Amino acid sequence: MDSKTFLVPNISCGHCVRTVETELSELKGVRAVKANEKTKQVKVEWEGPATWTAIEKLLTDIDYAPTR
Ligand SMILES: [Cu+2]
Repeated sequence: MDSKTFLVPNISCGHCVRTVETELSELKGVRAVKANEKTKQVKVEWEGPATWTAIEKLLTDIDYAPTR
């Protein structure tokens, strides 16, 4: 199981949190997603076939690109 906590600057309200959590949850292999509206941090836990590259791409595609 891999896990990463990162910042998503475009998170601005509860709707963003729900969108990010829902979209990431639907990616096959993602086991847990927790986004925080105040800190704009997202924590994801995943295993194969999900990869960090796929997670990063999905977030970028829905306009919630992570920063490093
Ligand atoms: Cu929002």
